[in-house]
Amino acid sequence: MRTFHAGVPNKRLFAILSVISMYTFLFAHIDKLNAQCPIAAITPGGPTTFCTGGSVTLTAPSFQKVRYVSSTIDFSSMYGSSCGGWDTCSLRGAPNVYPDYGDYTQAWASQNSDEEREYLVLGFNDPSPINYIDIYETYKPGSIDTVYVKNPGTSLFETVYTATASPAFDSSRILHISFPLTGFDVSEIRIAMNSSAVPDWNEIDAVAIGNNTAYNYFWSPGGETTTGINATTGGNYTVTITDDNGCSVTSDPVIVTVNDLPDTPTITADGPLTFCKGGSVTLTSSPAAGYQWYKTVQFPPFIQLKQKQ
Ligand SMILES: [Ca+2]
Ligand SMILES: [Ca+2]
Repeated sequence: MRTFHAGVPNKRLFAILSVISMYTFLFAHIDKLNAQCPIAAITPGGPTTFCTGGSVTLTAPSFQKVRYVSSTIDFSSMYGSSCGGWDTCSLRGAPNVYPDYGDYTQAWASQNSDEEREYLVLGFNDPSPINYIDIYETYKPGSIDTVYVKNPGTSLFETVYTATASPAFDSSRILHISFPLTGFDVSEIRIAMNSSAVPDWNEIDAVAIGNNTAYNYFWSPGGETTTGINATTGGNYTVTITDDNGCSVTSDPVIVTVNDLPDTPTITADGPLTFCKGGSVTLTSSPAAGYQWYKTVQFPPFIQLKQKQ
C-alpha cells in the first residue's frame, strides 16, 4: 500500500487550489463587470463632412429598459398583409433593416405612397415610464410630424414631438425623441405622418421606447449630457457613458469636418451689357474650384425663372 507523508504536500495542494480559486473568482467577477458596462458607439445621422452652416446629429445608444413594438393596436394602412412584408408585423421587435437603407420587406410601408396622412398606434409589453422614443426610418425618412404617448390614467394621447414633415437625406436614420420622464407607465404610442410631404413610401423598420436616466452621457467637445447632439462645428467627437454600476466607457471618435464656404463670386464683363441682337459680351467669374452659371429670366411683376446654363 502506498503512503504519503502527511502535512506539507496537502498544504501545498491547498495553497495551489486557493490561488486557482482566487483567480477563477477574480476573472469571473471581471467578466461580470465587463458584461454590465455599456458599449459606447456614436451613430451619425448624415454626412460628417459639410460646409459652414450645416450640421449632423450624433447619437449614442440608449440602454435602459429598451422595449420594442410587441403589437399593432391601430393603423391607417399597410402595403402588405398577413405578415407578408411591408406590413405591421414588420414593425415588431428589434430593427432588422437598420442601418441598411432601402425598400425592404422587413419594414412597414403604407398602402399608398403619398395620397393621405398615415398613423400607427403601437403596443409595448412591460408598461413603465419612458423618456425617449427611437423610430428607425429606413426608407425615405422625414414624414413623421407628431408622436404621442398614451396616459393610461386619462386614456388620452399626450404629444411628445411635433415637426414639419419634409424629405431628409436618402439614408436610414434613427429619429430620436427625448422628453421628461413620463409620470405614468407607457404601453402605447401613436406616430402620425404627413406622407404626402415626403415623396415615395416612407418606411419604418422598428420603434424603441425606454428610460435612459440611469445612464450619464458626456460629449466632447461641447460637454452636453444628452444621448444625442447636433454638431455644427468640426472636431473629433466622443461620448463617455457611465452607468449606475460606475462603469464608464468612451466611444471611438467620430471626425466631423466643416469646410469654409467659398468667397462670394464676382462677375466681370469685357464690354457693354446692353447691345443689339447679334452682339455679345463675355462674362468672367472670379476664380473658384468649380462653376455653375445661372440665367434669371424675369417676368413682370413677380415671377422669376432660374435656368441652369
Ligand atoms: Ca410619402
Ligand atoms: Ca423590422
